Amino acid sequence: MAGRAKIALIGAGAIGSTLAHLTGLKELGDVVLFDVVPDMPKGKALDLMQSGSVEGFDSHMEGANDYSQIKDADVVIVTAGVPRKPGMSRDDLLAINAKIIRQVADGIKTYAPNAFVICITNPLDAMVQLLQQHSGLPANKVVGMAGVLDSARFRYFIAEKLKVSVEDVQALVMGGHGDTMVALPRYSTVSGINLPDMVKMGWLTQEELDALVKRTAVGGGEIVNYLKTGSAFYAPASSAISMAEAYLKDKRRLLPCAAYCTGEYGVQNTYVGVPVVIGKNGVEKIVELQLTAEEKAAFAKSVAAVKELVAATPKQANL
Ligand code: A3D
Repeated sequence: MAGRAKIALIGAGAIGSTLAHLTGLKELGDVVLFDVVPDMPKGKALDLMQSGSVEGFDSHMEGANDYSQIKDADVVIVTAGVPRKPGMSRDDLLAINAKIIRQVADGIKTYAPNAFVICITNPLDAMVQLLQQHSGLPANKVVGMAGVLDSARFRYFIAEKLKVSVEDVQALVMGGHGDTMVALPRYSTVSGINLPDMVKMGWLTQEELDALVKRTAVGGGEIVNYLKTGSAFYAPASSAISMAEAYLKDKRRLLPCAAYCTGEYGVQNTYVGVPVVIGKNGVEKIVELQLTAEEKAAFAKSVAAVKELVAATPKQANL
């Protein structure tokens, strides 16, 4: 990549605009904000650039309604889609967002085939799989954002419960981005002390720890219930930006992401949340943990839920 990085954001809604703002604040590169709504991304891009006058960043922000404007993007982050509305089934949402993701995949394939692509659109595990397959981009360059967010939620709940800084809390959540996600207390620590040890030390009870794990699995729903319309956007945007930054700066960060497994954890040819190393080649390694029998069973249940979603994704002929 010569000069500034070009970051294309497909979908200029709540998460898309927050991604653009964070990209400017962190000076990660120039932004193309794409949406199907006419002119709206242009208005957001102008507003964002004017915030740069105050914040002191000079990222160029451009609104787009034409895919040609994402040409040669280094990173593409996809939030295009519609949220579930009352009366709409999960299958209805799958059908609508699958159609959108196919259009997005065509746009990326045509104009930014060398990009590192991060999918956020729900249902996440099925949409990232479709995005990779339909675009034909290499699987190491297409990932789903969910694990960083789910782990961030778990980290926050742990910090709040133990009354310690979230800065010292690490946590790991694997599996699909749904109720079956697997939060792993054995791999979650406060400055190196794992949560089972914190229980032994009397900082919290096993029941309290179990409650934090459960709250994490429904963490998105808790926010939706308060917001009434729309879903979380600040933490999802921060999470995706950490993945984009790991790629652009070749940081080799170890982050949980929806990655394409080809035998790891016994999962064949399916995207699911696993710890990965992200560097200049995208997903450089899938990290295989030594899970206990109980953790393996929970992960297998989550993988089964993901496979069900993938199977329910309408094939092109049905659209
Ligand atoms: P929202 O504010 O509705 O923005 C979505 C944008 O997509 C809107 O501006 C639409 O106009 C645009 N759009 C619709 N169709 C197309 C298309 N064909 N091409 C380009 N743009 C299009 O939603 P949001 O930003 O709050 O959320 C975006 C997605 O992220 C949704 O699917 C959410 O469910 C999902 N989400 C995922 C997570 C994860 O952790 C995986 C967390 C939060 C939200």
